[in-house]
Amino acid sequence: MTSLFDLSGRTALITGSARGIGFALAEGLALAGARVILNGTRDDTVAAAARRLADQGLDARGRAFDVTDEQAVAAAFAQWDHDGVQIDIVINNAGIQFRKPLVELQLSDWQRVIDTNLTSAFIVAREAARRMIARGTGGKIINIGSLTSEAARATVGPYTAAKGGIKMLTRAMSAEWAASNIQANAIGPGYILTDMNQPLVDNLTFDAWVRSSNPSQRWGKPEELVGTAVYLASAASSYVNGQIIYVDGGWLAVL
Ligand code: GCO
Repeated sequence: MTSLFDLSGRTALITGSARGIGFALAEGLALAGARVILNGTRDDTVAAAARRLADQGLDARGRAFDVTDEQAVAAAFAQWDHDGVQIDIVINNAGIQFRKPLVELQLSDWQRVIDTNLTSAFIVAREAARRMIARGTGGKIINIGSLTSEAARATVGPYTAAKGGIKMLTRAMSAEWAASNIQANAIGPGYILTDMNQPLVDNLTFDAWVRSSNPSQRWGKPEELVGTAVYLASAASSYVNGQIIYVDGGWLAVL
């Protein structure tokens, strides 16, 4: 049974994994046997995160690049080609939040959030899928959505639009890549305790709302996303495609 979820011999790229959900997923996939490549925009933080995993005896390395920069992403994949590194699993996790009412929002801020949270998933997955298709090996694409893939909340308009886009981009990937044995799925995390959400945790009203609106009555922890990620990265999900699995403590169930 465990072999269904075994990731030995597989290489996974996890974007935005110097901390938060991305780091937890990188650690989880590495514990399931994968070689993991961590990513973020800064060399020092990515290297430090990779070292934290390597110090646990896990197979981890880092590579910093900006996932919104088409050239930088292509260069990273070209380097892996050159080094004989094949990416079997991609987790498109990199993301940012920017809170402002739509009527006050500048176009440049809208664009930055859409680029980082949605367009990056296209750019990175495109490079990976081109190679998976050419190799004929298949592969796994896991896009990180959000509760806002499903439900809107005031002041996070561009994030909501991007995460809604992630749900449909995941289906578009399935439509085109399933025949090449690529499974593209998404995870929709609920309210998770991360640095990105710290302002919400510190806001007593918001914190109380998260607890009272969720049947689990608590925030989630990044590690609680690992099981779903390992499942979607493994042979256990070989006929699962185009889905978004919400890991939200039941929040959407009672919406
Ligand atoms: C917000 C948060 C979001 C959510 C998350 C829910 O402002 O609503 O910043 O990031 O925590 O995406 O799935």
